[in-house]
Amino acid sequence: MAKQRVFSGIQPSGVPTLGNYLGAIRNWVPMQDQYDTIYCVVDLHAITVWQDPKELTAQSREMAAALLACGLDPERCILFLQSHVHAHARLAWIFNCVARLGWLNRMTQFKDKAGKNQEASSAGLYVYPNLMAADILAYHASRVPVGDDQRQHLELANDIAQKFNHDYATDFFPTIEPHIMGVAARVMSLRDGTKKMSKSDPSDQSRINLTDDADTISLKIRRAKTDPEPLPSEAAGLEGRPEARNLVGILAAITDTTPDAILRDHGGQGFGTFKSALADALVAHLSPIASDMRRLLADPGAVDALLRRGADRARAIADPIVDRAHEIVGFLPPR
Ligand code: AQP
Repeated sequence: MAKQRVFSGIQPSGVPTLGNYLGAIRNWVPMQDQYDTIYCVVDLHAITVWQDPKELTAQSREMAAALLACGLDPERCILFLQSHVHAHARLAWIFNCVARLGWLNRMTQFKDKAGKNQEASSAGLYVYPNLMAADILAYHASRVPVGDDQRQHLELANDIAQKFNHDYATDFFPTIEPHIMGVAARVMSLRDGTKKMSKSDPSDQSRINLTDDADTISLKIRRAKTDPEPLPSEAAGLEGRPEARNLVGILAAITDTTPDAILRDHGGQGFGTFKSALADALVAHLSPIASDMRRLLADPGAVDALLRRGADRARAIADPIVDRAHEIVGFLPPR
């Protein structure tokens, strides 16, 4: 039986964080053996908010290096840059015409990212979920591993697929299954346990970057916001304590265990001993990734060549699917 096809993407909008790693990248690695996997550095999405052109170029390469350093293997998956495969933008335009404004108005990520000044946001940020639907459906991918924050966008992608199928009386686009990840499905900011850890947060102290060295990781964890109470002895006691819950969740995820197991060891203690255990675990886990990234980035030409090869393979799948979508819509064939 053919393997199920998986698509997932990550924006080169900064250095990848621990949130990206635990919520997404780490889970992409074992999927390479179970599924037909397509992973994309989504630079078209990144420019929905301002990106300095030179930094965008560097960050795109750096993101590809991070994915490779975390264990993506271009022999076992397709890894490429979104802007190299035009099928994404072609299908996104059709989806802009299928999705309803009322659906987009409900997207909480737009509200979070646009903040108070929605009028000044780019139109691209508003239709971001339509492009995300196109990313997935251009490959007829049916499974999408993402962090919990992306659940709403996947539901919208299914609404778009269904409306397209209904309007054009076809069953061309499949239903997408969200594959929501792991213990720490949502890693929160180190400065505010109610806010998601993000690579574009203005405060570097709010996140652990995959490129941080051991001293930086230890310092950020030492300074991470907590509360004055000792740690509870079970996970239920973390209710109403977002910072404590976040740090316990991170240690559980990075050591492949559960918050209850962490609290069996650390319950009743203040944050001092716990934070040094957390910093040690993070350093042990992330240092090899940072050093592999440095090795890969020492030869940028090799990373670029690998991305181009990935784009050739991606095009071979997506172009015929999007050509067919054009036919279904009624566009006169160009040849
Ligand atoms: N804090 C998080 N916890 C768990 N998962 C997360 N992801 C992102 N942040 C967290 C997951 O990482 C994947 C790639 O995300 P993205 O780069 O495409 O966009 P994002 O979700 O907007 O990530 P950032 O880091 O917050 O980027 P910026 O700051 O540019 O907006 C997704 O699967 C996401 O769920």
